[in-house]
Amino acid sequence: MIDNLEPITIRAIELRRISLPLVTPFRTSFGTDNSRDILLVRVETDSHVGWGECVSGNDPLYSSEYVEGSQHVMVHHLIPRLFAFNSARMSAHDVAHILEPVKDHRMAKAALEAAVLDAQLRANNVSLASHLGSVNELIPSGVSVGIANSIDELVTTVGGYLDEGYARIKLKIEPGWDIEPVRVIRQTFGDHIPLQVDANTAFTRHDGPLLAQLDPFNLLLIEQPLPEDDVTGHALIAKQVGTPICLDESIVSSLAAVDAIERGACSIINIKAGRVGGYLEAVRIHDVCRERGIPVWCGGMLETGIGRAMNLALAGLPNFTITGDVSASERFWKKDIVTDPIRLENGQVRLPKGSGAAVHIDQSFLNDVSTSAITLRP
Ligand code: OSB
Ligand code: MG
Repeated sequence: MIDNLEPITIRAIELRRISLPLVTPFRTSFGTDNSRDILLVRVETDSHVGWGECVSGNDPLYSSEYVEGSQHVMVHHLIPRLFAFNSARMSAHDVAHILEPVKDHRMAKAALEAAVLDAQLRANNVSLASHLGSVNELIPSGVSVGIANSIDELVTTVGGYLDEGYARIKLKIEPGWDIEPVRVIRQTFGDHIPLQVDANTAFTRHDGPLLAQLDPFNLLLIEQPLPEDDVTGHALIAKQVGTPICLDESIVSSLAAVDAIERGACSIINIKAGRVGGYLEAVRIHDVCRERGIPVWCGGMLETGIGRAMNLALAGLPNFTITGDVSASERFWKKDIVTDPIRLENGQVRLPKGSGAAVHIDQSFLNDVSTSAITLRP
């Protein structure tokens, strides 16, 4: 990936908040969401508009970031730095460097970079997918299934997704909702369905023997069993468990990816652009994993059509050999804010065609669901 794009000048950045109800509550080991409060970034140049979606949650439960905090750091720390640079023309490839003095806040940085990149790619008439190095337009689609109120309810939910054609099922687990749900899903739907679990940090270093009880069920992977800062703990667990260990929360950068791989903490990595500070860093993680023979897959963060389309551009890169959390818009939303929502076709989702992220905003629906909007200018 080289920066061969003509730079742009930012004229305005709009931060818009929307409130979207989820079709069903989404429960993980860290909490339950009934609806999402989403921060969108709209970058305006003289000629083009670009959009970015911030994936920080309503509350700081997946990571320390949360939507109010992301907006605050954008307004008071990140956007002023972008505007200070803006006397010169800017490339999206400069954004991470400009924002680097501000520690962390990767989801906020990622959303700004995404919006600049989308605007710049549209101005250059280049698609995000081709710029990132994507080689696939049809992407196998996996679905993430929340913790249910009962095993019966889980069976019904998973059966519904399998009927829709999803190519892979991921079950959220936590202590007490771990072996039994997996056993029942295998018993009900058979040994052939691609199945994996995600603990979102809910277990401890002492749970190796418990997690090894998942081995007979032939799972694709166990995602993030331990807290994000316990890389050595994951290496210990990886020795006690036959199922491959995959990291999500721990991998906040390409450096963290290399570190985790070299320490034997994981054999697979989930890549989320928001978690790592942007799509450009996400590609670097893809590359370091590819060089080391570590397959990757594309994670999701309950995105709208904007983030969903951008994730598909990333998921088309060659080392994304494991089915990702790239489900259809209707998995989470009754109505999406884009005019052409992502749809499931024979267990796959299709990358939108066009420059930038190639999505079009349904402006009247966007206005209906907006709760605030502010515009900042250099
Ligand atoms: O751990 O992958 C996760 C959603 C919010 C926060 C963390 C995670 C998730 C999911 C949903 O699993 C994936 C999706 O958007 O489809
Ligand atoms: Mg996860």
